[in-house]
Amino acid sequence: MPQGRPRILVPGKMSQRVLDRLPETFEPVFVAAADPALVTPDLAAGISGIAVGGKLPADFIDAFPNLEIIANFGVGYDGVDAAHAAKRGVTVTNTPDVLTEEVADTAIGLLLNTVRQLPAAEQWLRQGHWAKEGAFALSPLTLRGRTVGLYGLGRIGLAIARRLGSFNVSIAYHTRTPREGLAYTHYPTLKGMAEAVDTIIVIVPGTESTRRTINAEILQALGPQGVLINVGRGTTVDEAALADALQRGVIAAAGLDVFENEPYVPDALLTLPNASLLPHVASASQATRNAMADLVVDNLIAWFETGAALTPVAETPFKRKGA
Ligand code: NAP
Ligand code: 8YV
Repeated sequence: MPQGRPRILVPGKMSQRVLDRLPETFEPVFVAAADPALVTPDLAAGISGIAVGGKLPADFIDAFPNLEIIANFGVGYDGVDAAHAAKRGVTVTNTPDVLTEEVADTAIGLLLNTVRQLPAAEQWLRQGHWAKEGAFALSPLTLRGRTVGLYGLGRIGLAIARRLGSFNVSIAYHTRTPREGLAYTHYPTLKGMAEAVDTIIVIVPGTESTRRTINAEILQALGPQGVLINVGRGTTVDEAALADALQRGVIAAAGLDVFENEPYVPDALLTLPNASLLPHVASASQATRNAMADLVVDNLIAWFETGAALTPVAETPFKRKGA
């Protein structure tokens, strides 16, 4: 550890566990948001690290001349301009692996909720309809006989596929590069996969290459029995096209944990009975969020103590100067 405690800036909201742990090793500094207008030159010069849970644009990164590392709370780091950080020689870290199994569990739960309408069935019971009016309506859809296509087969996609293996469904996937040694059918195009399956689970990062790739054409290819599940990022789905497809029966149902403009969800989706909606909770158990928080802080400690972060993102494979 260098002389003096490194000053770590926390812009906006952050996990309480990160806030509790930071002062054990660092001098935390807070600003209300990642807005360069809130940063005085004095404050800027002293900051060597940032711990962030929301957006971190290029102009905010540029406000800190001595910045070395940005520790992102989350495996998805679409909120951080990592390409710009790389140009500046600033390391970016994320929180892979520690949330993989939790997110895969949630994806399966959301799939079952969507296909079998379990949240609506629970409301039927709680609102007294079961006792007064009788059984909840039979679900028009079933998981039986389905072919599930994973859009993304990385850490989380593979954990979802492994769970699906015990559900007796057929499994396919679309990624840019096929994975070696797996029995699942690989489709080199998203359209090709959408034509071949009746269920798509989205678990790709929110990047320019995935932006609004689930569009009207893909939903049409998925077809009238089609089910779309999104546990990746909201930006991957054209939400207007999805709402239209759900309204007109172009596909049968959708389950969404993520949205383009969180926490705001378009009315067109909110009012649809064939959409099962969650408020971005796929990793949101106390245990998993604690593990993510620990990895945020441990990345900062490793950087300043050893000169190498634990989980740097691919764009920034840097070592600390002098390490
Ligand atoms: P990962 O291990 O990096 O896997 C990403 C997968 O997406 C890879 O299979 C990759 O394959 C594929 N991919 C990337 N760009 C693609 C493209 N343009 N076309 C087709 N496939 C593409 O990441 P992970 O740990 O599984 O996490 C995935 C994402 O899930 C995160 O980035 C995050 O956005 C999201 N997530 C959401 C929640 C939540 O709370 N809902 C929680 C955790 C994660 P190729 O590179 O071969 O294409
Ligand atoms: C978190 C996530 O909900 O890790 C991710 O990419 O989307 C989730 O685990 C989010 O990062 C917390 O803000």
